[in-house]
Amino acid sequence: MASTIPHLQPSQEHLKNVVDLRSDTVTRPTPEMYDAMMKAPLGDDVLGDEPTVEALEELAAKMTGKDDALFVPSGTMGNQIAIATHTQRGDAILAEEEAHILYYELSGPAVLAGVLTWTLPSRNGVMDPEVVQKRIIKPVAKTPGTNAHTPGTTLLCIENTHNRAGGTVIPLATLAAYRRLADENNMRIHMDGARVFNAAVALGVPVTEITRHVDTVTFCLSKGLRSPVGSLVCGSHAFVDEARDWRKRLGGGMRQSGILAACGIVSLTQMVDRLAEDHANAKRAAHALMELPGVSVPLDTVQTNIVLVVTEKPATYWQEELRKAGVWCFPVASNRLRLVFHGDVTSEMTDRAIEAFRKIAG
Ligand code: TLP
Repeated sequence: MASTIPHLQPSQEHLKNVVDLRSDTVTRPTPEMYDAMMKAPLGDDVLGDEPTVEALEELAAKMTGKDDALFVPSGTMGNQIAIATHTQRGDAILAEEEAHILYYELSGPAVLAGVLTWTLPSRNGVMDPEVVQKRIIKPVAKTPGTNAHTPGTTLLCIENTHNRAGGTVIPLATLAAYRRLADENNMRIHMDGARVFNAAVALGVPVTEITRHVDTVTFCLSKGLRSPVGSLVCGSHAFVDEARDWRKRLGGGMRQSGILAACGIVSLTQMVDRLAEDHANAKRAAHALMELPGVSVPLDTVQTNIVLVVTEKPATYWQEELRKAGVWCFPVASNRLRLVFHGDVTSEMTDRAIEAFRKIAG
């Protein structure tokens, strides 16, 4: 399914000429999704009889190769539920230093799970397994008469694709190396796979080739897959049982959530393959911007739907000038803009964005 112009109400006429590259979270539901919402059989998910949520959870579990899945309102909640479910208070976890769970989730691991996070450097969002290995401390069972000192590392958190690194993909061999480390050290792996379907499309493999290396994965329906709301946390039956308690504790139990799950089913059945189109638009834009004075693009990071643009002038100058030209985006550092391509950005809109950059570059 090709990218389409966003569905806008008459009161939103002023947005008709906007190219919104702030995030793939901005996508509006497709006509198929509106249709699915109208037709979805509904129940009460907290009471355990929501047929459309059940169907979505089953499909998500199947597609990620896990026993079970839990529908949650957001990727943030999915990640925090997973961390809290996998750990005990006082455990240590490992995460890449610019991971979303640390950078954008308001200290959730410390506040909710009560864990210590060791942060590790990476190259383009991919931590070297040797660096990971050095920071693992095997949990020691406390025996009477001993003094405990160092918290054991019980969870490795990885992000695939990596948001702040520019939508980069973790190579399958690296995932296999993380798995070996986890198995040798009695440690679990949680993947923040908000955009794991982008990773699968970029690698040209089914998503199970990625998720088989991790114990649990959170993925988002509301990014490139174009649903209005929702994410899934997938893992073993025992994990999902406990995760459901955490969702309740955090106030994330929803009722006729089949309305949203119906869109999620459209996402998983109709929106995955078209991610390639977003990747193609991102690549085309990246190469065109490389030709312009005043900006550059780290091309090795352009692997999926995100383009980081390094600016000579402050990124906020570019953000403001682009906004005047109808192109919306966010800075992610003082000299770095992030452009995110998604289903509401057509190829023609990509051309318009490139043209706006060209005019401002002069
Ligand atoms: N990312 C958002 C912002 O929060 C930065 C965006 O615009 O990219 N994991 C990753 C890797 C994400 O990129 C995001 C959202 C989340 C988790 C959280 O998802 P939500 O927004 O559903 O809580």
